[in-house]
Order: sequence, then C-alpha cells, then structure tokens
Amino acid sequence: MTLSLAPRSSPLVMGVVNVTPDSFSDGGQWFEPEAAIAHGRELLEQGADILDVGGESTRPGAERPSVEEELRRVLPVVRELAGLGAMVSVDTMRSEVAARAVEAGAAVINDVSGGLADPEMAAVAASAGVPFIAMHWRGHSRDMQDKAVYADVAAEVCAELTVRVEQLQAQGIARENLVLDPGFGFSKLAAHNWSLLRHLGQVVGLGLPVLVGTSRKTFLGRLGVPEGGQPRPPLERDTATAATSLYAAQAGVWCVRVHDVPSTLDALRVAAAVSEAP
Ligand code: PMM
Repeated sequence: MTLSLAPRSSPLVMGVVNVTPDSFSDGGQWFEPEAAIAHGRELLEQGADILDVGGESTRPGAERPSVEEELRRVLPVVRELAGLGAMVSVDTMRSEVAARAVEAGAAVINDVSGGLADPEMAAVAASAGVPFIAMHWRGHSRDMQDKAVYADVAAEVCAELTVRVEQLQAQGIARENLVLDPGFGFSKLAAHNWSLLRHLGQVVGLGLPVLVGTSRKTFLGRLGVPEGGQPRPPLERDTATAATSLYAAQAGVWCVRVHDVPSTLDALRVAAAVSEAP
C-alpha cells in the first residue's frame, strides 16, 4: 500500500499504537501484541488513516529496550494490522527495526530522531523507498530536556530540519518521500511548544508535508493547573489535543498523530466546515 504525501484540504489522522510497558500517554495499556492489535482495529474503525506502531517509549528519562525486544513488540502488530489492509507506519529509531517492519508490511518509517540516532537509517529508508517522517530531535530521551535551549524556537527548529533534509537527501532519500515534524515535547519546554504551535506556519512554509504530534503531551496537561501543581493525567488531555489538531489543520499540516481519534476527527470536521463556509 502506498501513501500519498500530496497537499490536503484536511489533515490525515494517524492513530497511535504503542506496544510499550511504560508509555507516558497510555501507561502501557496495549503492551501485549494481542491488545495492541485490538487497539489498532478500534482506531481504524474510528476513522484513523494511518496506524503508528511503536515499541520504544520516548517519554523524558526513558531507558531504551534492546533491538530484540523492540522487534518482538513491534513485528507481530505491524504484520497483523498491515494484513488487515491498514496503512501502517513504524515508529522506530533503529534501522533494523525499520527494515524488518517494512518487510512485515509497514508503508511508512516514522523516526523521531530524523535519522540521527542510527547511521544506517537513511540508507534503509532510501532503499525501502517508503515515506520517511523526520522529526526535529536533539538527543535521546534520557537527557533531552537539558537541550531545550532556544532563542527563537520556530526559527531554530526550521533551520535544524532544513539541515536534516539536505543530509537525508544526500544519503539517498528522495525529497518526495520526506515528511517533517517539529517534534513537540522533544527537547522542548512548555513555552517552546506553545510558540511552535503559534508559528507552525513557518514549518509548513519549508515546503514539505508536515506531521504534528502534540497528543496528550505534558504541556497540555499543565493547562488550567496552578503554578507548581501536578499536570492532569494523560487520559484527561484529549480535549486539549483536539484543539491543537484544529490549530494544526489551520496551519496546513498534512497529518496529525493522536491517541484519541474521535475527538480529533471532530475538531478537524469543525475546521473543514468553517473553511468551506461561504
Ligand atoms: N511523539 C511520540 C512518539 N512518536 N512520532 C512523531 N513523528 N511525532 C511525535 O510527536 C511523536 C512520535 C511520543 O508520544 P507517545 O509516547 O504517546 O507515542
């Protein structure tokens, strides 16, 4: 199955299928392959266009699983969901996992490190010839928040993504297969995320399709919570996520990556109805 990266009037919706014991956003609810597969089917029925299957938690401070463990988590889920006819992306920073997932039916590689974590990733993506989602990334989760230092976050993210695009193309990935992602929450403090959202048009202006992943992230959990208070739990961040999806749609993004598909679909319907109104 091939995925069109052509400009769209309303963004595609990517539903998250985390096969991890420690994801910040759903607390490992879908850790066993059977549960993850059932969850993927549910997201499809709810209207997800793409299912993003990942076996490594990227929450701040997370330790990495071994390659073997990541393969064990991800491959059966990719194989089964792709076998059902779903458009599946594999969320991995490892070239071996990406290559094996593409063999198992994944049609997209989603690398939160944009190819920086594994020197073989670009070559694997180039030879697979599938779309490659390159996210803005400054380092692994263990200490990524120490790198959240910016004078102008949108400008710096755009500049760093532009360098990434040049390097990925030099390593053989066709420009037509590249998708950019500003990387909400990755080496970014809350204020950086809000600024990025406000200036998302600058990222879209780079001229490549853009994917946005704000779903259930901590900056949304801090809304309405007094200074110093605990952020609200991830499962209570879907209304705020739907609101960011609407912003992303207005900025002209190609796809939004979310955990709760129905609430974001509704927000996108609102955006489409307003933009089609006379
Ligand atoms: N965020 C997470 C994981 N994968 N992929 C892309 N392209 N963009 C993101 O913002 C992104 C991602 C972390 O969220 P999760 O643990 O809920 O999946």
